[in-house]
Amino acid sequence: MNGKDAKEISKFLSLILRHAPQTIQLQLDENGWASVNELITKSNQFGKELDEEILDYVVKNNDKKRFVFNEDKTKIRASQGHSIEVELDLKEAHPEHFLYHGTVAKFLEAIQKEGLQKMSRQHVHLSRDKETATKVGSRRGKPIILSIDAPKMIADGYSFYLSENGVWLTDHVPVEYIKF
Ligand code: HQG
Repeated sequence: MNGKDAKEISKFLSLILRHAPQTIQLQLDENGWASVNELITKSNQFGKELDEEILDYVVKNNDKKRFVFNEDKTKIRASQGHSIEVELDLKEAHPEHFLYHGTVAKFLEAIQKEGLQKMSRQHVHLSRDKETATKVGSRRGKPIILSIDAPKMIADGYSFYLSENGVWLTDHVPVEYIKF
């Protein structure tokens, strides 16, 4: 499998496991897990070529480790990024340094008014370093990096979660914690 095919499968899996499992009539459980067999069968019926080997490859080699298997590899889910409601049992964690958020100029005015909102996802996504935030922002155009005073937020009682693949998540970042 080449990188281009793996990326295409990763995009398809993001759609199915984070946003719209109904596209292939798949049901996720309340924790976001899909049965591997069912995912394969229904993807193939939908016209998307998928088998265990391909899934294995994508789970192992995905640049951001977006997907994980359960222990006996009968189930698979996305580690973060959902728009549908799922209970991920995220671990609460305390960032000890600033976190970063990559965005673009057209959102700045709204962010200056209301802080960072989750928009269509379940959480606001924050990056541990500026390089990662730059990549996130670049998806939408010329990136602008906001610095988030996470230690101050912790001191003020806000909660943070660290997803299995190392993305920092929180519910809302009020504007007073953002350095523009
Ligand atoms: C912006 C990708 C107006 C926010 C990435 C962002 C990440 C506001 C957009 C992950 C706003 C939401 C998440 C406000 C925030 N008013 N705009 N108050 N607050 N925004 O895609 O952080 O490849 O939901 O700046 O790499 O861009 O999918 O969030 O531009 O890790 O695994 O609203 O998705 O990962 O966009 O990206 P998103 P995001 P994957």
